[in-house]
Amino acid sequence: MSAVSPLLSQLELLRVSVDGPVAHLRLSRPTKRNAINDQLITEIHTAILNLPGEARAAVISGEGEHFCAGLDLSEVAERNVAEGIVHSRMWHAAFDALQFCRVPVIAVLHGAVVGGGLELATSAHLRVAEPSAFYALPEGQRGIFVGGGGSVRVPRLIGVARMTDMMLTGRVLNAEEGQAVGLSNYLVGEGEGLAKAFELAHKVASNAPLSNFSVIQALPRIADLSRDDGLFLESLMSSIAQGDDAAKERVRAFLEKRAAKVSKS
Ligand code: 1HE
Repeated sequence: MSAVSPLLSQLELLRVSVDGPVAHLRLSRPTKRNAINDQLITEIHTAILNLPGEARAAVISGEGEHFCAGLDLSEVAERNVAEGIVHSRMWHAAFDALQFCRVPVIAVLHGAVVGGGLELATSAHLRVAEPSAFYALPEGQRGIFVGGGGSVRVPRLIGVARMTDMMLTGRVLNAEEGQAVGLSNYLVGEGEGLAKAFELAHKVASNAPLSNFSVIQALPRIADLSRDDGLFLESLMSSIAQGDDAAKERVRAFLEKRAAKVSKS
């Protein structure tokens, strides 16, 4: 475990550490179930923009019994319409920074993954869930609407119809249901989420940086383009990645039988 910069170590609601190539961000407001107030969203944004230079992947998790209870509702009543828009845009900026981060981010989900907590989770690139995880969008019941990018990111994972059901009826998905519909990529045993996320993070960190860059920067953008524009951008991205020294060395290593084959386990 190495020391992080003074900027990161002074954050109060987000604990940041780095172990080799993997940074670890921990939502650290367990008495409020890691509900995200203005301070916490700002700290998430700051940490993402200032990840330790050696980080090649990041893990985000929540302290206590829940990943994240979403928006801190105690702040909602204070805001008028104009302030609400600015607030939502602040979340968008933080979660866009996370989605289009320099490195892939893996979220570890347990307990409540609700409202803004689900918006945070769906901004990450991979999600590892424990059996205690449950997913909900209680905005419908609270008289509000998603404001942290949920209407853009959640339907891309589970479809508009499922999100409509969750918001209109308050439907709660359990961990198995979340895995079945694609909210999580991996479902592991209770208490095993962090270890799995770190195992995955180390694998991800060993990829060529430009490959990871193209996956997290180009893939979601291509999905938003027309077929023709997507194919054109793909051709550019693939030739840029292929032209990189790391790609040439990895392909040579395979041809010279120095690299692992693809295998089932
Ligand atoms: C909170 C929040 C919060 C807990 N804002 N204070 N999110 C929600 O509608 C979810 C609301 N929370 C819950 O349903 C439950 O708290 C949980 C299922 C997450 C956890 O239950 P539990 O029994 O473990 O904890 P608790 O006793 O309900 O909460 C412990 C404390 O955290 C308590 O405060 P205390 O001072 O009485 O100890 C709660 O008030 C507090 N707490 N969740 C504020 N969310 C950008 S738009 C996004 C829009 C949304 O995210 S809307 C969904 C908001």
